[in-house]
Amino acid sequence: MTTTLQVHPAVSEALALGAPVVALESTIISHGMPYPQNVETARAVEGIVRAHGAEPATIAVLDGRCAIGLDDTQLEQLGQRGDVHKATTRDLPWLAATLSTGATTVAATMHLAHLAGIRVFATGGIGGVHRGATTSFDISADLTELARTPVAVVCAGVKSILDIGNTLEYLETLGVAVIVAGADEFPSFYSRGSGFDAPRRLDGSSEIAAFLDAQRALGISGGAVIANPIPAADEILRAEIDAIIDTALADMSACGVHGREVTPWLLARIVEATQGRSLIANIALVKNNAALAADIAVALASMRPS
Ligand code: PSU
Ligand code: MN
Repeated sequence: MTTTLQVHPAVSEALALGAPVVALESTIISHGMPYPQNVETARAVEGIVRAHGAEPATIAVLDGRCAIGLDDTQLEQLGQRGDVHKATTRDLPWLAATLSTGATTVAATMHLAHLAGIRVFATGGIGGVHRGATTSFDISADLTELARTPVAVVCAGVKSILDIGNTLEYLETLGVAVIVAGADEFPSFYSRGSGFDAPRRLDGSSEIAAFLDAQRALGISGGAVIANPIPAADEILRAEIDAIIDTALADMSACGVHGREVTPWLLARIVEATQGRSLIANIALVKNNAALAADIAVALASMRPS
């Protein structure tokens, strides 16, 4: 094999011991937030995972090598360089073959996390079914990966730049478990609610770990969405953010943005339109997700192997 995983020593030691590890994605660093907040957040998130007793493994492809766990210089470069490719699972072999550098989306991060033996992953938001998907066919490959790869993705739900109802329907069709942590309503990233009921609710990391253990014991092959509502103090209310998102979506169609550019373009536009408030909320929810993911990884590691 020409491409092997390059596992950071601290991560490989934790994995060998069966100690808790949490995967973190890198598209959120390179394409999801501006510099320098992206790198600051990535470092802070790694610190939170450690403070909760797990080893962080930020995943990216560096000069064609799939890195599981980055050092500080690598993190900085990923955040600063303008030439980093946004990579979903299908792009991984292309990056490897061309010795290119890519930041991994939720899908690609799940794939590499699973290859490395990591079961829990924290991020901000997952991709989903875009509004207008009936004509654009724009459905994130994150959902396809969730259907086939047994990694639990802790996120703050689905942003209303997407069609939340159809994303939930599609996840049901694919057989992907959707759990809301500690609430009865599915969250919509910047806001605690979305108007959609939680498909299932679980309270606390032990219950969630028990669920993941049962999922594995029952031979269910896909992943799970663990939706963790943004803390109340950091939320932007739906009425406010939805109006901003509607304007951003209208601007986007006027600009002819499509394909992999859509999500980063909308995120940047929303940061602009909220004068940075959406970025503050985004950072807060990522940190909140990192803490829950670490707690789940710790709880899973303490259970006997099924
Ligand atoms: N949502 C965010 N921030 C992000 C992304 C989504 O709030 O950075 C990124 C994630 O990496 C996700 C990807 O996997 O966008 C989805 O892109 P697409 O819709 O092109 O599949
Ligand atoms: Mn898309």
